[in-house]
Amino acid sequence: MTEAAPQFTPRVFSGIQPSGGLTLGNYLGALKRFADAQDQGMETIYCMVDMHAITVWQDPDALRRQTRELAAGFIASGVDPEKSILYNQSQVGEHAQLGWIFNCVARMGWMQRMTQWKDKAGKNSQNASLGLFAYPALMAADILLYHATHVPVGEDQKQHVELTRDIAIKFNHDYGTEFFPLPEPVIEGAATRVMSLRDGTKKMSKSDPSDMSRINLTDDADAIANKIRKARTDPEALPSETEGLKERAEARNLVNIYAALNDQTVEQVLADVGGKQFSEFKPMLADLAVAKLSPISTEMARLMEAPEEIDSILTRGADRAREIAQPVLKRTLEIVGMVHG
Ligand code: AQP
Repeated sequence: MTEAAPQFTPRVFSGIQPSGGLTLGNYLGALKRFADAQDQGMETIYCMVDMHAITVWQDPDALRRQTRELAAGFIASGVDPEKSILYNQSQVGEHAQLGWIFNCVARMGWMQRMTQWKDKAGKNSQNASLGLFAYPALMAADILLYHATHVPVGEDQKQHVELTRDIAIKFNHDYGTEFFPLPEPVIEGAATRVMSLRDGTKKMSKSDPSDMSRINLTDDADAIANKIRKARTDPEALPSETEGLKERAEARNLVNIYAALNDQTVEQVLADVGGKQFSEFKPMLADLAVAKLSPISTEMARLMEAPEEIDSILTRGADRAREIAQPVLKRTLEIVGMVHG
């Protein structure tokens, strides 16, 4: 018998791995939008997904530092721990429990098709961790544990949110229920896929071996200006219309970054800068990036001086998260047929 469709309260969930320093890609694709989502009348839950981070090797001391630094990055970017639930994943054991159930729902073939698995495991897949392969099932658990309906992510995570929907559909179908909602990826803004400053066809990533490929949220003004000055471009002037950026990945990337940092559309930016050479545009972009990012790095450094304050914010966030997660997990276990007191 099919359970009556529950009404799902709109709720936002998203996460970031503490697997290294934060980049401009994480800021524009995720953090900035997480902060904006707090004022849209929905409950917002943000998680530092440390259990995902260890799917590739993490030095324990580095993981601890990166988790606190990531928490500082969230707060410095405008995520308010009073308005949002902010915590690290491993403090809420329900993620792992629901993740196991979803390991038994997801199919091997689904996982094998994941672009991130293919990219990260590459030709060395026999040596990759089992966790890296199962990562999307745990991510589905992260989202569905809160019955989240909206998942703000960058373009690169779209496939994983779609897989979350597939897992919810299969679970609901297999158990004759409508217990889990089908969450929507929310991918919007001018910079949903910030590209490497050295190669406009590659995503800007915290694990890229070249530090010049990315802007880190901890970079100082000189480093930001230097990286933008050296960013790869082409010899043409900037166009006045978006059509003119079509075959120009590097130029498009820098214009997208400018637009996203300045809360403008690409059309608005091109209306102002069309016809300018990069020698003129790059210093404009560097000034804008420094103006927007310096207050964030200063605040992150200040917060990092009080790690115990960060830890207590995360513990409190985990307590609040558990209040939502526990009844969802309990009901899931009942649906699956597990005996519980
Ligand atoms: N270049 C990007 N442009 C837009 N959004 C991005 N995100 C990451 N890179 C970009 C978004 O940031 C959120 C958190 O990502 P993550 O750190 O958990 O994992 P990731 O996507 O694998 O990020 P990285 O920087 O590429 O990390 P590594 O190098 O460890 O794999 C997500 O919403 C993501 O879309």
